[in-house]
Order: sequence, then C-alpha cells, then structure tokens
Amino acid sequence: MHVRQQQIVLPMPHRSYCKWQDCTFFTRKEILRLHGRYHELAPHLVPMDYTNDPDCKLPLALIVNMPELKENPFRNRIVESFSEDGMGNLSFNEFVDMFSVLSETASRELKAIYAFKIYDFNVDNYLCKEDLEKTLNRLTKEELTPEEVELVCQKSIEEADLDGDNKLSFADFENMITRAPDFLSTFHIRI
Ligand SMILES: [Ca+2]
Ligand SMILES: [Ca+2]
Repeated sequence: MHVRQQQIVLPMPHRSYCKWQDCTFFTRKEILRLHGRYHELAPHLVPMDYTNDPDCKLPLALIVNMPELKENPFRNRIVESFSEDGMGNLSFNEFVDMFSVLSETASRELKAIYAFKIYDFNVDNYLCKEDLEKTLNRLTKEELTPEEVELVCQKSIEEADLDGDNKLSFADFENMITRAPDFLSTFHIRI
C-alpha cells in the first residue's frame, strides 16, 4: 500500500475554491495519506495518478462508513455539505476539504461556517426551530424529552436571534455559539 501511494504524482490539482483566508491545507504527506484512504474505499474506481484531475466521485454510503465518521451523528449531513452535487458524492478535492475543516487545525470560524451548513437540514440558509431540534437530538443522543428539546431550542433562538425573525441567520448563529460552544464540539476529527 505504501509503495503504491508513493506513485501518485504531485502536485495535486490546485484547489482554487478555498475562499477563506485562514483555510488550512494539509502537508504533502497528509494529502498522500488522505489519497490512500480515499483510494482504499473503492480501489477499482479511484485512480492512483491525479495529475490530470480525474473525474471521480465516491458515493456517500462508502464515505460515512469510514471509522472517523461512522459514529458521528451528523455523518450524512457532513458529507452532503461538502459535496457539490448536494447528494453526498465526493470528489477527492471535496474529501480533502471535508477533513481539512474537521481537523484540529481548522479555525473556529471555518468550523462555524460548516456547522451552520450542516445543521441547516432543509437547506434554506437559516436555522429554524426544527433544524435546531434535529441538531440537539443528535448532539444529546436523544437523551432529552421532546418537551425539553423544544424548550431549549426555543430559548436558544430567543437569545441568539438578533433581528427578531424567529430563525437564526449565520450572524445569529455566531452569536449563539459564543454562548454555547458545544455546538461546535462535534467537528473535531483526526484522520
Ligand atoms: Ca433551515
Ligand atoms: Ca434572526
């Protein structure tokens, strides 16, 4: 496996869509290791040579079964949020982006941007009460009663909702995680 990994020709295609100044990048060695992981998920699909940016995507079902994600209650939403097609199919670049944001070195702000995306279950760019209820149920592994969940979510919205529209924009959400940093705790994964 190690010998084969070294056959990948670097540099990898340049990742041009990284919009955030503080976006983290893996070292060459880490990229090779990630490529090894990506490759072993579907050896018959993923080429070893990435010089010409091959058009290859792996389906969500393969990715969410990785040990790093398997136990994460947000695994499907995480993978979907990094997939350009929104269905959870990930190219190698998207796969690298995902683990970059989940890594310990990613900034809090970057994690917040993706946490917001991941918690926005109905993908309307706001966190409404239903989004927060689903989020809280997953974060607390359904240990709270439905009434408790509803109460906590209603209160969280009331406290964080700066413009009073009863749902959380990203600015409201940033306001919320300042008070409740636990909402970011699920986004640290070492690979
Ligand atoms: Ca929403
Ligand atoms: Ca609001």
